[in-house]
Amino acid sequence: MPEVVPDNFLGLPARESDYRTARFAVLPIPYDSTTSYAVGTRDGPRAIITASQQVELYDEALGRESLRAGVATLDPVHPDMRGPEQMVQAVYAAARKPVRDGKFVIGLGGEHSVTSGLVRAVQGRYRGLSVLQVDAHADLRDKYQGTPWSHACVMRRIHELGVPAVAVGIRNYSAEESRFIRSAGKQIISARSCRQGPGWIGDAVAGLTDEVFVTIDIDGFDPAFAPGTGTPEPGGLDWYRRPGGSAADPAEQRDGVSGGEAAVPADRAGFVKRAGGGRCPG
Ligand SMILES: [Mn+2]
Repeated sequence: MPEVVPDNFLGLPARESDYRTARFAVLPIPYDSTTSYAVGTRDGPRAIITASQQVELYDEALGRESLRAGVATLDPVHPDMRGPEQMVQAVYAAARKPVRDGKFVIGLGGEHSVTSGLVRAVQGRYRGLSVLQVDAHADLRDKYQGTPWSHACVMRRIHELGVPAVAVGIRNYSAEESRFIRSAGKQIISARSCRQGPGWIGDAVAGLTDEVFVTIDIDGFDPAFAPGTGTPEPGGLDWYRRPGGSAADPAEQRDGVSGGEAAVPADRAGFVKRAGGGRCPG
């Protein structure tokens, strides 16, 4: 009989995926509503979970199997089709319990708009929370395509929660966002400065608190590394230039909480052909 891999994040057996004893809780959020260029984020969590079942469980950088701490996969948050505001609320409601239970919650998106619900839930337990955002876009618009709950506005909503943020890998934003960045003193570390040497790491750490929520928009990476993203922007981070990619890294120095989301390709081939700077925020 071939071995059947359990259908959860990392394909873990019951002993290591039991919610009661797990340190980590993975929350799938298959949602795709306000994406403004190519769609497909709703397929992200499923694709990540399937791919995670293929990886080796030993971490060569840490020298151990972190899964021994337990990784539970939660039920997905069902899309609330009344609109993105209701969906953000549903994400908040779903994340509150594992956060209260002391779990390290890892959100798998799903479009970026859902992140403000996750941050609000985590802020309920960690008052001094800050956010490290890896992204090609600032996502600081007040409103986009008629809604303040668009993915293009998510960091503005997080700003309104009173949570400081450092954004890394940024390379495409609007004049309105540029004015807001200056007037609100937002810390933006461009993809260009990440490529000029490791100095940005100290700047990022200086802007963060002891407890850090990490949000990763896959378009923060160069499209050469993640060609399936819905909003490809040339000139992004690579694997070793991402937070976590070097020993002197903020995410490793902090004992923090984390979430993240990634859009996974609906159409890998198509996106490569269409790669190019645009005004479409992702
Ligand atoms: Mn983006």
